[in-house]
Amino acid sequence: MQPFSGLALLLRALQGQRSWQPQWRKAQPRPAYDALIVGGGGHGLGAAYYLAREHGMHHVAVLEKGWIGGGNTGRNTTIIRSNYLFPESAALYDHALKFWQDLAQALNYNVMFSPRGVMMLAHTVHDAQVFKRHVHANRAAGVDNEWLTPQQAKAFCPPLNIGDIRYPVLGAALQRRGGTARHDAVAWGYARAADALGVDIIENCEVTGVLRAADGRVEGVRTTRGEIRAPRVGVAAAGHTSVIMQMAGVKVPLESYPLQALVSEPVKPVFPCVVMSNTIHAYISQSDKGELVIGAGTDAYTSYTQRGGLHITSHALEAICELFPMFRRLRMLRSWGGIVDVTPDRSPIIAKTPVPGLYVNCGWGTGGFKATPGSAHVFAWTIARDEPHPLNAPFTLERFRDGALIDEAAAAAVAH
Ligand code: FAD
Ligand code: PYC
Repeated sequence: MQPFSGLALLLRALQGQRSWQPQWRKAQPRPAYDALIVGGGGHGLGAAYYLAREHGMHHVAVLEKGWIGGGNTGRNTTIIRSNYLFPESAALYDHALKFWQDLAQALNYNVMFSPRGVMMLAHTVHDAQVFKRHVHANRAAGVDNEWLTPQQAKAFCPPLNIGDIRYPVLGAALQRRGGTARHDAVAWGYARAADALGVDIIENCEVTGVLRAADGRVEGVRTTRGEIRAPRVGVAAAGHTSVIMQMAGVKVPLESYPLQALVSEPVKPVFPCVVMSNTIHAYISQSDKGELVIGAGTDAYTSYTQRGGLHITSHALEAICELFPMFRRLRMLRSWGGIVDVTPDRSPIIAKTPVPGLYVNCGWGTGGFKATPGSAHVFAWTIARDEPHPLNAPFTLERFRDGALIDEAAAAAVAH
C-alpha cells in the first residue's frame, strides 16, 4: 500500500472515503448452500472461515439475525487465558491460545492480541487451595500458570490493594500468556477473511425454523428472508442456542442468563495486566482507549433481556473500589449486558446432535471469547467431516446423559 500524505488523507475524508471498499459483501441469501452457520459471532464466523480455508467448503453462508459481532462477541470483557483444570479443557483452551498468538497475521487484521498476563486473586484459604491445584494441574499439562504471594501480586499489578480490606488478597494465580484482544476486530477479521474465500455473510436474517427431511436429516432453515437449503447446519447462537435447537426438536442442557460489563471514562495507562476475582465477581483490565473495562457476575435469574440487575454491577464496582482504591473517583461511562449460555458442568458443547447434519457449538457461558479461534477451528472440522476433532471429542451432548462431565465451575471465572 502507498503511504498517504496528510493532504491526501484529508481529501479522502472530505470526499466521504468513497474509494474505500466494504470489508465484506452485503450478500443476499441464495436458495441453497453446502453448509449454513447460524449466528454471526466469533465462533460462527470463525467456523465459516475455517470451513472454507481448511476444508475447501466455499459455498457456505453465515446467518445472523442482527449485525455480526452484535451478540456476546461484541459485549465481552475480552479476557483470554487457558488455565482450566481438566486436561480436556486445558487442551481445548490452549489450542485457542496458540491461535491467538498469530491470529492477526493469519487474518491480516489487527485483533490487538495483548498477552499482558491474567492474574486470578485468592481471597480465602479455599481459593488458595483451588488455585494451587490449578497451577499444578496446568503445569503438568504443559500450560503455564504460577502461584504468587500477595507481595508478588502487587509487584505485578501496582494498583492492587493487598492491605487491610474486606477481601484480603492471600495470593494469586498468574498466567503470563493470557491477556486481551479487541473483540469487534475478531468478528470483523473473520468476516472479511471468510468473505474473501467466498462465504456469504447475511445480516438481518433471523432463523425461525429448522427444515427436516422425511428421514429426519436436516435440510436447511426457515428465516425471515425465506427458506435456505443445506445438508449441514451448524448452530453457534450462544444464549439463544436452545431456542434454535428446539426448532429441530433437540433439547440442550442450557440456561441463559444476563451477564453485564461496564467501562469507565478513559484515563492514562495505569493498569498493566488483567485481574480477576472469582470470589467477588469482578474483573478488570484497561483498554487501549484508556477505559477501565470491568465485568460483573451473572444475574441470579434466567432471562433473554440483554440487561441485568443494577445491584449486580453495583456489587462489582464496590469490590473494584476496595481492591483498587485509586479508582474510587472514576466515573462510569456505559454498561451493557449479554446473554450467556450455561451448561450444568460449565464446559461447552461442540458436537454432532441426534439430528443428522445438525451440529452445535454452545455452552460457553461466561467464558467463550478466549476460545473463539480454537473452538471455530474444531467446529469447522466437526461439520466438514461429520466427526469431532480429537480436541472436542469429549465435549459432547451425550456426556450429560452418560455422566462424563468436565466440571470447570472453579475455572469459569464468574460463578454461575
Ligand atoms: P455470540 O457472539 O453471542 O454470537 C451468537 C450470534 O447468534 C449473535 O450475534 C446472535 O444475534 C445470533 N443469533 C441468535 N439467535 C439467532 C437466530 N435465531 N438467527 C440468526 N442469528 C441468531 N468470555 C471470555 O472468554 N472472556 C471474557 O472476558 C468474557 N467476558 C464476558 C463479559 C460479558 C458481559 C459477556 C456477556 C460475555 C463474556 N464472555 C467472556 C463470554 C463470551 O462473550 C461468549 O462466550 C462468546 O463471545 C460467545 O461467542 P459466540 O460467537 O458463540 O456467540
Ligand atoms: O472466562 O476469563 C473468563 C472471563 C472473564 C470475565 C468473564 N469471563
